[in-house]
Amino acid sequence: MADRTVAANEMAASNSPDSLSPADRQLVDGVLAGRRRALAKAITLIESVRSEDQGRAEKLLDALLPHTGKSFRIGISGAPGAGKSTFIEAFGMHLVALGKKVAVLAIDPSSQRSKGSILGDKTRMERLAQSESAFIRPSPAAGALGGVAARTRETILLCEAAGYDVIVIETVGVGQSETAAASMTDAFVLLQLPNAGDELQGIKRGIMELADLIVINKADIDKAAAQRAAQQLESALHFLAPQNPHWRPPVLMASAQQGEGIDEVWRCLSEYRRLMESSGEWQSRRRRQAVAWLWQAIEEGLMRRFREHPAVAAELPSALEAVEQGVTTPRYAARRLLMLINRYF
Ligand SMILES: Nc1nc2c(ncn2[C@@H]2O[C@H](COP(=O)(O)OP(=O)(O)OP(=O)(O)O)[C@@H](O)[C@H]2O)c(=O)[nH]1
Ligand SMILES: [Mg+2]
Repeated sequence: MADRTVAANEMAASNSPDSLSPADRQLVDGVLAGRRRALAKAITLIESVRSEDQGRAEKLLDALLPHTGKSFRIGISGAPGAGKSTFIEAFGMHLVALGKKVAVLAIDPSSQRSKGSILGDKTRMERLAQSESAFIRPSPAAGALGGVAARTRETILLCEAAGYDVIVIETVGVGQSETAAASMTDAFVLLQLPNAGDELQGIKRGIMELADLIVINKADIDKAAAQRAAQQLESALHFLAPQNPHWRPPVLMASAQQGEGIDEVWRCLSEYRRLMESSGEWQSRRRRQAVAWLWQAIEEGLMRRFREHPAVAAELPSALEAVEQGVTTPRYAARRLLMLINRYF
């Protein structure tokens, strides 16, 4: 155990903030002072794909690391049009009124969503965008989910260092981006519509299992339908294996547009946090997330090195061809390709 601590400290020291350039030192100070321009600049640096920026980004994050971890990280997901942005605007304004600083980030790896729709989001969160206590950052440029998720995780850390108390991650409820959002947040909130219908709006079981709270939004349209949907979801949740021994995900109703039910959502999430912290589950979820993040970063690094390896690049096309034609097995082709990197790694 002692050896492990020594090794961990050595690893920490090898990325000492002492080696920051004066300009980056200033950037660190700006972030710590909560200056939004400095925060935006720091995020741009960690999002950079230029190889010369990687070392700078790592040092910056390392210098800020002791100042991270204190926020409440909340994921908000739901089908397109469920009202996520409208909800986040109302929720965010509620928190600002309580004296909190709120950051809003997005995970959206789809290339369809251009800069235009991100601007659209900002206008949907118009009041929040203008608030001194809020910071809204659009999703990093479209790319592989893994890369986008990694940048979002790091952006969470930067926002925490800048003093944001609540960090909201918006993600569109299609595909794997929800799993990514849940893997970096303390609470995962699923927004649903009142017209749940019999098939529960096709919510996949896996997504339901991620939810720590379900909110039926747009309850103003049809209150009775919203109540029916809430009951249906509650009984559906009942049949799921409990994911958390300390918490049963509740179903609440709200109208983001009318600002109704928003305070209940916050009260519920605050109670959730209290229970998670006192049971130790809060800390252990974060530890599990950090370890999973490490493995993901290793896998991505290995894949990149594999693909970029000259010997692999030379052999890959013929290996793919052979596998496609069925003249060799994937297992054999994979072993041969992996042998190439063993030799030259
Ligand atoms: N009646 C009613 N309309 C709402 C409510 N919340 C959102 N809307 C409307 O629903 C539409 C979609 O809302 P958004 O907030 O953009 O939904 P979103 O989930 O962020 O959508 P995407 O980002 O495109 O996935 C807008 O026209 C909103 O005005 C609500 O509580 N009640
Ligand atoms: Mg939106």
